[in-house]
Amino acid sequence: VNTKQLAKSVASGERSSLARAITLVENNEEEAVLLLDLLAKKTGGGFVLGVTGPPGTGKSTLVDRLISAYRAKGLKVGVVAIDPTSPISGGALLGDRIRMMSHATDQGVYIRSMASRGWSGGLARSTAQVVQLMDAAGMDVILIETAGIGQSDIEVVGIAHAVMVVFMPGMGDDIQVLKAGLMEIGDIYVVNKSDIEGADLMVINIMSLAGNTKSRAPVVLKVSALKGEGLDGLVESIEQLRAKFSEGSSGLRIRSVRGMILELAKSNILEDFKRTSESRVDKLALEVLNGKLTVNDAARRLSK
Ligand SMILES: Nc1nc2c(ncn2[C@@H]2O[C@H](COP(=O)(O)OP(=O)(O)O)[C@@H](O)[C@H]2O)c(=O)[nH]1
Ligand SMILES: [Mg+2]
Repeated sequence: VNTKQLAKSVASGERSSLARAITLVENNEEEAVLLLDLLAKKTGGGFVLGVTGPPGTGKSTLVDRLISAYRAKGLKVGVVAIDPTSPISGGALLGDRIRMMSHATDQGVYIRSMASRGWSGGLARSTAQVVQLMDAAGMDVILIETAGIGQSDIEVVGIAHAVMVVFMPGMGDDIQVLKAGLMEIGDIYVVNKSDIEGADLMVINIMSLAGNTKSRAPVVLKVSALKGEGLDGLVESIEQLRAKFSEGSSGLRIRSVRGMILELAKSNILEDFKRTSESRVDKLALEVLNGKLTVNDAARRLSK
């Protein structure tokens, strides 16, 4: 199949072609860039929501609930689930799969897991490209669930139109630590697991940390994904953001496009750097050892 044909069948929503295209992107094949350029005019219709927050707070469970809610509205849903795959926590992938299994045979749902291992620039890049593919394939809502493990989460949700941050009761101290990143990026803060103690305190905590920043007025909600409580309110809040997006709000659209440009550019720069630095670094190291250069000099030369 040539790239033009592949682009055509992706745009017609053919699942096997979408799967093939995503694999091209993940492997960072040159063909992927060509494919995405061919599909560029087909994108811009899907609303992209980033779902982030520490591991175990119930992101996957909530995503599963959101899939159901959007399917009930007759919309097509794409999910990019970034798994904290490592030799140690390799089980996470299976967990997410099982949690979203109820949608596995639904033709209106497309779920793709991506490994988070590897350098973070590459992860945000490939996520941005997979999102573009899902968008071109006609997904109305695209959910990105991050691994919840660090800076790469912030980069990944930077490519979304809007961001939902998920916490759970009893994270008082953690939230202080997380403040720098997570408390600035959310449009919606969810305290999940309201069926366990401490949810109200957590809501107050978040309000004081997220509410006071700049001119933002994020929504803070209490839900139980497990018991299905508070989900209507959550969907309503997301729908308000999606309505803004559909009306053509340039703010939301610029945020996503800006994030995508930044992540693609960063990825390109790093790839170029990796290609050219390998051959030069040995020579520079020798010069440092011979006292001809300092480490700083050498680094400056290598980064030019
Ligand atoms: N009690 C309670 N447990 C929940 C709720 N939502 C999710 N969980 C459980 O929390 C655990 C982690 O959920 P998961 O969705 O995998 O979290 P993630 O790591 O953020 O994706 C699982 O055992 C879920 O069944 C909830 O509303 N209440
Ligand atoms: Mg998860």
